[in-house]
Amino acid sequence: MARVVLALGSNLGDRGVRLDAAVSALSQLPQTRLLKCAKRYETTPVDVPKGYEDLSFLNSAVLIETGLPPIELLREVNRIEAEEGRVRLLRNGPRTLDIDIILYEGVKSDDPVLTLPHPRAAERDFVLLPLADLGLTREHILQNTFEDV
Ligand code: PH2
Ligand code: MG
Ligand code: MG
Repeated sequence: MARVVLALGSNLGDRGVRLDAAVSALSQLPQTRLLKCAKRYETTPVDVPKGYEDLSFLNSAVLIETGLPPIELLREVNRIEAEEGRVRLLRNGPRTLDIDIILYEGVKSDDPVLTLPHPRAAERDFVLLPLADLGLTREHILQNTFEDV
């Protein structure tokens, strides 16, 4: 079993309902247990395509424990996003649900399909804010550690 931190975001449709669905679906994955859930934060869009600056985000994060290997967890995450209506048209375009794997205990990966720790998470306040509720800081991401969590 490994602990994993996932960031959640939505800026399209009924955002709170999508985040609820994400937490529920993640906690029902095989070999998986929800350990902690962060509060929700209204955040300003960062690095979104021109014309979409007014669609503010609801962001959160969860800490889970799972026996699923990283790539299997990614497959499940992509399935959950798709089931919640995610359509990929534009890079960083509006999305009903985005689930990003930020940190996977004991794993470092340079694979572009799944880079771990998440390469941009430590610079993003909309990720760090909910992560603080889980007891994690940017140092945990930069040093790829769960020390004292
Ligand atoms: N996600 C992005 C790009 N920009 N901005 C906010 N506030 N919240 C996000 O979740 C977010 C973003 C790409 O995934
Ligand atoms: Mg993202
Ligand atoms: Mg994503």
